[in-house]
Amino acid sequence: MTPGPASDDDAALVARVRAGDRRALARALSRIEDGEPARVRGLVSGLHPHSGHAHVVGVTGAPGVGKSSLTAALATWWRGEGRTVAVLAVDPTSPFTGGALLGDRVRLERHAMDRGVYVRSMASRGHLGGLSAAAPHGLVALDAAGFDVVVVETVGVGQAEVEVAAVADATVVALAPGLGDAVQAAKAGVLEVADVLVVNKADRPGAERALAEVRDSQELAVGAAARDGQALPEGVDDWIAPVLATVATDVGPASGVPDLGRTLAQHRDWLARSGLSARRARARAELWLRALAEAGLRARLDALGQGSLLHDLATRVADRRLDPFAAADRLLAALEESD
Ligand SMILES: Nc1nc2c(ncn2[C@@H]2O[C@H](COP(=O)(O)OP(=O)(O)OP(=O)(O)O)[C@@H](O)[C@H]2O)c(=O)[nH]1
Ligand SMILES: [Mg+2]
Repeated sequence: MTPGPASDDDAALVARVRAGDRRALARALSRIEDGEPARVRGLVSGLHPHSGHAHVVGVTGAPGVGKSSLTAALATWWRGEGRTVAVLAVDPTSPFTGGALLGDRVRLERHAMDRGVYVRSMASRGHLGGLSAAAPHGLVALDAAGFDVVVVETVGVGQAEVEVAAVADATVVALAPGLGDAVQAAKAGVLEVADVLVVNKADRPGAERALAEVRDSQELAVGAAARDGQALPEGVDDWIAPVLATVATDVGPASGVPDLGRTLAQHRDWLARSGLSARRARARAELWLRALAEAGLRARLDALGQGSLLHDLATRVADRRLDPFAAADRLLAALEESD
């Protein structure tokens, strides 16, 4: 019942993805999004050894705060630094066209002609485990395709931020001026996962106040090393998430976007110096393995079906002939034996 190694078809697709074939990449991502376990497995196993080079940046925040605009502006900045960029937008709230992502026409045209920028949206709702199921596999594909930076954009307040923080090297939490936005974010535990906090739409009324609110909440926040539960080497200071103001729809140096780009580069250097980079990679792999193992277990339980041991045990629990804990133990033991 365990699927075998990658098929020839998978191997060919992997080779084409690695060679920079955009149509192959699109096919690979569609296959990952479809989520058919054996096909995902063959493909992702083939891609995995070739991944691990991209700088993965999560951009998250409430609907409409300007995540896509910020991502597009950052993409322009990274291109200026000679880096290639892929964007994976998970469950975008607004229809995800190149136009929606890239904001203004100038940026759209510039990136549309640029093979160094790749944009893809992906639905993860309906997959067991939400973001944690499809996005890490999509990241593997984009990483193996050789992009220097991979941005994962997720919308939401709360769970989505925590999940994106679990797959990214750096998490940018974007907020926009609006009553209580920062307070909301603080309540939802969002500030804790931020490596960089951005108050976007700094050109709009209330921006100063929002910045002040976020900076106030930030005083309560702990540093990255404390979050990761690790002492830092001598001479390495902890990373306290900087709070930046941006105007994502502006292209100039006053937009705050170059600052954000530089801050992300500093964060990456800091991760490497502090030793947290490797530690986080391991923690990420652990989450990933747990999600896969849990999905595998669920699939095997689902496969038991009617007239099965599950059905039989359930009848006995319902009739009070067996206690539910003992029944669950038997079920797990039976799954183990069927290996
Ligand atoms: N004034 C102003 N408008 C902005 C700024 N950034 C984005 N916008 C506008 O805000 C709207 C939403 O921007 P998006 O980039 O689509 O926001 P988003 O967070 O990606 O939205 P969803 O993906 O739908 O959650 C668009 O009309 C943008 O043009 C900014 O810095 N200033
Ligand atoms: Mg968006």
